[in-house]
Amino acid sequence: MTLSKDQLLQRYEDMVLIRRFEEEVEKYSKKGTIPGFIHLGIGQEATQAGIAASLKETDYKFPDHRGHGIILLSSHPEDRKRVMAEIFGKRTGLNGGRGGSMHVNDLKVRDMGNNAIQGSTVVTALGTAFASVYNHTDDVTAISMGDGTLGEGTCHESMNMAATWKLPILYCLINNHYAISTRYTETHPQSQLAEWAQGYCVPGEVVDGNDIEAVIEATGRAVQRAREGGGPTLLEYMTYRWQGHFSGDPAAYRPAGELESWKEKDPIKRAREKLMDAHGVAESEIQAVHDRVDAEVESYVQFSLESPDPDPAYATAHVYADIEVEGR
Ligand SMILES: Cc1ncc(C[n+]2csc(CCOP(=O)(O)OP(=O)(O)O)c2C)c(N)n1
Ligand SMILES: [Mg+2]
Repeated sequence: MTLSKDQLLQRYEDMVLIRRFEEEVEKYSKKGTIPGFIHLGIGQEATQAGIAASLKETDYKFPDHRGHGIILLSSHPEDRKRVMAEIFGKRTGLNGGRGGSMHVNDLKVRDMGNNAIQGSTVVTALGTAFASVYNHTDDVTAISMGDGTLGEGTCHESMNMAATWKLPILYCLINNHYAISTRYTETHPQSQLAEWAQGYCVPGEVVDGNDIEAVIEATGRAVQRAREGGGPTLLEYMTYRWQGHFSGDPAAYRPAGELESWKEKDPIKRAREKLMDAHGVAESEIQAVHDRVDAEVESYVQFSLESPDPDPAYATAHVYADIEVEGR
């Protein structure tokens, strides 16, 4: 599949937005301004931008702990600064600063939230997917998950049920080669994890996760299949995280040269080359994208820095459903 020049330029901007967003998150995490653990998806932008671009607003999204990019692109443009503010733990954040990096949700766009418990959203997603069938809508449910997460028992049980009931689910398996410090080949007998799909009689596909066009093509096919009642698909996007598991992990477990070889396959660089070589996009047009994104992300950071901390008086809000709350 080949995207038009304008489509590819838009996806390019999405990927640059994710990267600049995460670079700022990393900066303020290292400064200590952002509290808690931060997991960055730098290097994996084509998977996140491609998945987000393949879904509509009423599709259910379950991003994972490395899923800032999907959360950001799924939110309404005017809410994007609030994604940043949430990560900063501020009162103006999408969830009033209660969630932080690992617990952001935005139910109005059916971003059901990421979660620190690996494999848990795979179970919850059965419910949203079943709701689509029950309510006769064509909304699909997309879960992003890692290569390590696939080994959770919940994945077996859930995929078995989803396949048997032909639920409209996309298992978006982002294979970045590592689960913390363990390479996926040390914990799985298959050389490609998409082979798991055979056990559940559903399609499984290996995708070049650093090629935005390949991601959109494969994900779009799986979305269409799910919308038409064809059931789940397991998509294995091959990619690599440039940072360690969390911001601050030196990632000493990686063999020498591995990171450098993946940087050669940088999804942003590849899209830029395609834009310039195949579509004749000028350097100045590319620069304009970067300038626009820089200004945008800077405005999110300023908003977050200037926002107030949560009010301790509201610490128990959301414990009971009938309490009037802020931050929604
Ligand atoms: C049930 C559970 N077990 C263990 C952990 C600790 N943990 C957090 S992330 C992670 C590795 C996840 O690896 P993968 O699924 O490949 O995702 P990636 O971090 O590479 O994006 C582990 C073991 C957890 N959060 N939840
Ligand atoms: Mg992984």
